[in-house]
Order: sequence, then structure tokens, then C-alpha cells
Amino acid sequence: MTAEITVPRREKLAAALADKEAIILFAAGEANLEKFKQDNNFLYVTGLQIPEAIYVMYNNGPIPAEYLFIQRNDPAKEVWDGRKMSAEEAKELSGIDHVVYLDEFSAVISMFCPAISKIWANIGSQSMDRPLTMQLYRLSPIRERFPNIVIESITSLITPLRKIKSEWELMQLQRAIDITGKAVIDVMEGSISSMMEYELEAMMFYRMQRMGVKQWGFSPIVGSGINAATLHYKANECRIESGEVVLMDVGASYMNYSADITRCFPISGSFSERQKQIYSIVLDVQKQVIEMIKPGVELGDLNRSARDLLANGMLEIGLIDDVEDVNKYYMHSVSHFLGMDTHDVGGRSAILEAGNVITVEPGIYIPEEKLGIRIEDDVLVTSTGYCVLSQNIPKEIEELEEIRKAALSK
Ligand SMILES: [Mn+2]
Repeated sequence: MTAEITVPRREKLAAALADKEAIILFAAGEANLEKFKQDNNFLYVTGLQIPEAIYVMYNNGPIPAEYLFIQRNDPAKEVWDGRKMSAEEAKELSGIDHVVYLDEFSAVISMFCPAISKIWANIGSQSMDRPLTMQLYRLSPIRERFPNIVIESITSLITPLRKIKSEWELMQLQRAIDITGKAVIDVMEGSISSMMEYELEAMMFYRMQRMGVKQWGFSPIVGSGINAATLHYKANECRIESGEVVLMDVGASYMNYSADITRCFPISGSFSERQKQIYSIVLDVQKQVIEMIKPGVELGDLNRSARDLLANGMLEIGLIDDVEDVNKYYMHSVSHFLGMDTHDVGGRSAILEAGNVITVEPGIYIPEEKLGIRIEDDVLVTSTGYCVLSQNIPKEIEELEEIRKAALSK
């Protein structure tokens, strides 16, 4: 992510900033024996994959002042952690003019604070029964000495930007989705009953990592049989029995953009009649909900339609006797925004605009039959309707059975 991409984003943020307001964004902390995962708001605004850094924008004049505070390189530590990004490199990559070191943060911010009315910061989600987030902790000297400064989450300021994807962002998302799709097909072609769920997870990640993916977008769900009816099953530790349907809710993160795909397939080659019946209802509902997508439609409308359509399907086959009982077998939302975060900014009641990317993921879960079906695609809202970004990943019953039968005949 270069300055070409992030400078226009910061110009839009600056335009949204009122006089005497500031933005402070904290990078993620240094990773300790784990993979570094940058804070997505910091990354969106600076493009920099460095830990501990702080970005400041202060609006006091015709052009807002921008500062980036970075870690100082310590030659003695280079052999352990490698060389830190230099101020020159950070300036070149981000297009931010004033790049200084973190030990100057307090002095610089002290100059601004007397005139600031509000600070927008990536303070994270706050809960009274949890310790302060690292961001709020680092803001506490300001909160103590300048109690009149309002500190507010950056979310409402940055969401209008982040929820409209640029061409470049769509390219990254498409790549994440395509890699995820290839890996899903690998699993469909390479798995047999008696394998463990985690073997399928490993098969997927092998393919993904060979294609340049460093991390999952979210913890992958590979559940067979009754585990597919546990919505956030993450253990992936059971043996897959013949006759079961395997549900995979998975997504690669590519350049910090996350795919989110769910596919189900029959481990023994073909679906049973009952599995087919349930699968067909879910697939049919999913297609109808996707058909509704266009600018102006509310996410809530998609939710209500999905729920009504699923209820009708369940009524028709006698799974429920009353539409009100739909919650017994379908209990989540049908859609969420997708982007740098798997559950991206945008909210649950937004009105769709061109450039939004959302998921469509109806499901039916019947634990007493050891069956869970969810089908999830990633969909771009276009000016006239929609484009299914994951359309190349098979989901028709015939396609799935064909892939499985070919795989099992080898
Ligand atoms: Mn999802």
C-alpha cells in the first residue's frame, strides 16, 4: 500500500475534520512470538505495516498538520528483530511529511492539546468490565490534563470512507476471494471420510500460503455433521464420518483484506435426499436475497427477506408449523460488510451504496439431524445492482457432487 493509495484517503479524512479537531491513530503493538497484525484503521490511513507507531492529524489552519511517530532503530536489537523502518522510508511509503520518533510524541502533542476540542482515535471497543484498551491507556495523560477534550472513536468518521471500496481495494478483496476459492476446491477434491476436520483446515492453508497468504481473515470453521450446526465452531477437531455434510466457513486475508466464504459438501460423494432438500432451500433463499441487492436497499430488508423466505421453505417441508419458529433453525443475520475486517465497518442497518461489499449467508441448522447448511458469497454492490465476487466457487448440488465423485473415484 503506497502513498498513492493512502494520500487521497487522508485528504478525505481531513475534509471531514472540523476546525480544532485532531485524529490520533495507534498502530498495533509489537508482536511477541506471533505474527504481526496491523490495526486496520492505522493501516487504512498510513499504509504502514510497522508496530507501535502513532499517526496524528491536527486541523488548525488551511492545511491540517500531519505527524507520524515511529520507533527508533536500535542497532543492538537488529540481530533479534531486524532493522526498523527509517523515517525516510516511512515518509516515502506513506507520503507523510513530518516523521519523527516516538519519544517526541508527548512534546509535540502537548503543543497541540491546549487548542484541541476533540480527538478522534482508534480507541477500540470499550467495556466497563474490561481493562482500558492500549489506545485509551496511551491517551490517558491527555485525558487527565485536558479533560475538556472530547475523545471519540474514529469509527463514525472513517466508516463512510472504508465502506466504499476503491478499485485497488476490490482487487485485493478479489484476490483474497479467489485464493480462498481455490483452497476450498482443493479440500473438496482432497478429503475423504475418516479424516479429521483439522486436516481439511491444513489442506486449505497449505494452498493459501503457497499463494502468498500469510494469515486467515478469521479463525476458520471446518465442521462436519453436528459440528456444522454450531455457528462459531472453531475447534475443528472431530473425525468426519461417512454420510456427513462438511461445512467450511473460511477466508484468506490478502493485503489485510479478508474473504468470507461458506461452502458445504457431502463427504461421501452425494447428498442424501434430506440433505439435498435442506441444501436446496438455503441455496434458493441465498439466490433470491442476492437478487435484491442494489443501491438504496437496507441491510435490514435483506435480513427480513432471508428470514421470511427461510421460514416459508421450512413450513413447506414441515420442519416448522409456524413461521415464528424459524428462529429455531436460523438464528443469525444474513449479511455483514466485508473488507479489512471480516465483519467490516458499516453497521447492521446501513442503506446499501455502490462500492459496498457485503456477504450473503443464509443457513439452516438442525442439530437433532446432525446437519448444518450455510452458503455464503461475497457480493459487490454496483450502481445498477450487484456483482458476486465469489461466483467461481461452486455451490450447485450437481457441481459439488461431481467434484466429490471425481475425487473419490481416484
Ligand atoms: Mn460471514
